[in-house]
Amino acid sequence: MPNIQQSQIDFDQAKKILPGGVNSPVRAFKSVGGTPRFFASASGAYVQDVDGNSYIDYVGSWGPMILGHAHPDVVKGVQETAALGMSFGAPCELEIDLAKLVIDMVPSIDVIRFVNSGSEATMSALRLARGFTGRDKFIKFDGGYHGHADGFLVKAGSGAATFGEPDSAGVPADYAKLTLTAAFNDIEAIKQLFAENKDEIACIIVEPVPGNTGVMKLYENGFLQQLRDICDAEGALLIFDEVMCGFRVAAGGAQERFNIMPDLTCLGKIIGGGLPVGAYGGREEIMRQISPDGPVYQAGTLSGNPLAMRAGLETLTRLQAPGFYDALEAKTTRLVEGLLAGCKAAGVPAVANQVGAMFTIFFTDLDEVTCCDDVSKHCDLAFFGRYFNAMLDEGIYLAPSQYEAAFVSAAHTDEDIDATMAAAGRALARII
Ligand code: KE4
Repeated sequence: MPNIQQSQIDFDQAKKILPGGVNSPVRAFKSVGGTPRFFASASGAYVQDVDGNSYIDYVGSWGPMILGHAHPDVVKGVQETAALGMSFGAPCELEIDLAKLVIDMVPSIDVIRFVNSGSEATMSALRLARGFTGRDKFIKFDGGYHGHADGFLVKAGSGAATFGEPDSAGVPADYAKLTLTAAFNDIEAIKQLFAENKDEIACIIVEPVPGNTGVMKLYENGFLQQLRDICDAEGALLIFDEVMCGFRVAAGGAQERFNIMPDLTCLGKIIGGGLPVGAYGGREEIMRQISPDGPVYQAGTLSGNPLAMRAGLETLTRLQAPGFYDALEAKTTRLVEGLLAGCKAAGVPAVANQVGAMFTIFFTDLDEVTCCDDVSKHCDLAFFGRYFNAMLDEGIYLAPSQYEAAFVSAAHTDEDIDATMAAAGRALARII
């Protein structure tokens, strides 16, 4: 067992002054147990905790660190920019530069607005869809996570009720009723929702590659195209929440990979290269409804912050290198196949969902995992917790929840992948 004494001291101190000792709930390890590691530094594929332990990192700050941690060009760019002023609260040319690059990379975006998080991006896109269509209701999916704005913290209504119920204290029940929910891949349920709420649904918001129920593969049976078609037929907007899969599964995100164009796209994580950036964008006629061009208000003190813009520019520019995504996906595939082979050799039933350089391993007897219920009802979540902690003790940092994704970066070497597979073999041997 590695020494984690300082992390434990830090966690005890943090819990006194921060809710759960963290600034985002999943970091508290509640679903896997154990003590969260407090990190002191990171470089490339590795993170180091305050006790000096080093880990091969497959969280990558929940996706942003696709180049690896502390990439020298990104760090240099941020240092140079900081020396010229941390924030202006006024337009700067870096905003134009990053906007042009994102518009060039993401096929459906003509006009874009930068914000400071993925939650701000999705919250703003929802308000825009409502303003553009004049409709109040919208559809999301069970297990779809779009940040913490009230309308998204809603679960499926109980019984016959099709409207949503709050999934968090503090979300007004009357507001939650405007959120309609359905299961992934259930196009008949979507058709029924539109029939029951004729001309009242502003949009469907979906993660085209869900990563918050573990990774799911919606495109394989044409579900995303069905959503595109029904939105066109019903006069609703299709919003792709690409906060996680954007710039992750292809340079142009899921919409480029699957060639399905949404009306609005939400972005985050990688777009800021590790600094706080979110964005939403889409067709010009829709985006011109955003203040000060139009009547839909949205604002932010640090939106377009020069340091964040520079970090995003230095990151996204390097994603355009020839073969970048092919190499990243091949490395990820080798890892996933190796981890599954290790489970098979150990007699542990497991399957994996992988899209590009994001994946999730599920411990289950199912042949495949296709929806939230498959995870919550048919996966061994307790075993995942033991596997997570055994891998942590072997120096491998996975996401501390079965409902999350793992991410491979350009900095992970073949040796790192080999070391991870070997560590997984030792971890399984300890817990079966
Ligand atoms: P942020 O507000 O956390 O930047 O983005 C919210 C968000 C929106 N849409 C999708 C598809 C997302 O995955 C997220 C945030 N993802 C989580 C990980 N599941 C961030 C980690 C956390 O909450 O601490």
